[in-house]
Amino acid sequence: MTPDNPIEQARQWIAAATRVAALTGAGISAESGIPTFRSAGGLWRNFRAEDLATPRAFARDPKTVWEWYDWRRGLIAAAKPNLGHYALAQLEQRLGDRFTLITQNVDGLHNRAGSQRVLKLHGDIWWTMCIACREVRSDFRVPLPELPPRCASCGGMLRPGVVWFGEPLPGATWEQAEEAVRQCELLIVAGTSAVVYPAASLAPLAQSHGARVIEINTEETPLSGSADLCLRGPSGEILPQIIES
Ligand code: BJW
Ligand code: ZN
Repeated sequence: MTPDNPIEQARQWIAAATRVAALTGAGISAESGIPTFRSAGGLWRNFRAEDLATPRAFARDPKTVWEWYDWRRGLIAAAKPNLGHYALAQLEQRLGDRFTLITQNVDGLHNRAGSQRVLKLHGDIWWTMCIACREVRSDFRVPLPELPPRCASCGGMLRPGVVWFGEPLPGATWEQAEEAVRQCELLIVAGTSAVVYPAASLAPLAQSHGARVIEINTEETPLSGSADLCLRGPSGEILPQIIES
């Protein structure tokens, strides 16, 4: 059943909840000009994310994979957080540690909007990891001077500090995300196609522990049928409406 005023309904659920969690995906950064993965504009040189975001693609052709990341790093560096990111930062300010922000995004825009605690399930595009000595560093240079970049400590090849298909998510981060979702009374899921696991399992996990789920998306997703409330539209417009006091 669709309530008469879904925005008001969402506002009431947020006001009533002791613990709130939010899961975001690429759609939340679309209004900042960053292409999503599974939209027409998300393609890079006719590659799909599934072609490039894999250890096998990197092993076969690290330069091409790095060129994709270098291109995306340039777009992200030039982008600014949008009202959706800012609204979630405001919710954290209001609820403190009763709010948990979980993101699949690697763009760092939640941090730049002021969110302090962000559980990054798929890593961070500004991190590099040496495939030889495993050292992880931040590197904000755009463009990178050499592709693939090399480790300053051992000279080994660096890879982006992100999670590719077939790789495990960072264990502690995933455990904190699961715990937050088990504890919350309300989970807001914004801008994700809800097809990539295990992130996509968080909404059913929340519901199995009695929480309500609000989906915010411009399109229908596999989650839409089971969400308690679906708000159709851009997250940069909807999140401020349901969060601003
Ligand atoms: C708007 C909007 C606006 C637009 N406002 N909305 C169970 C079942 C089936 C498969 C699996 C399973 N468990 C695991 C798998 C395999 C695999 C998987 O899920 N495959 C599926 C695709 C079938 N998962 C994995 O491999 C994961 N690892 C794993 O499970 O490890 C197990 C293991 C354990 C122990 C040892 C070894 C292994 C890892 C997944 C890693 C995903 N990585 C990527 C790349 C990250 C780095 C990078 O950025 O380059 O993560 S792929 C890509 O997809 C990226 C994203 O975070 C992720 C999700 O995409 P997202 O955010 O949902 O974006 P889109 O583009 O799909 O959707 C955007 C949405 O926004 C759309 O709905 C639009 O409508 C909407 N939108 N504008 C609101 N303005
Ligand atoms: Zn090294």
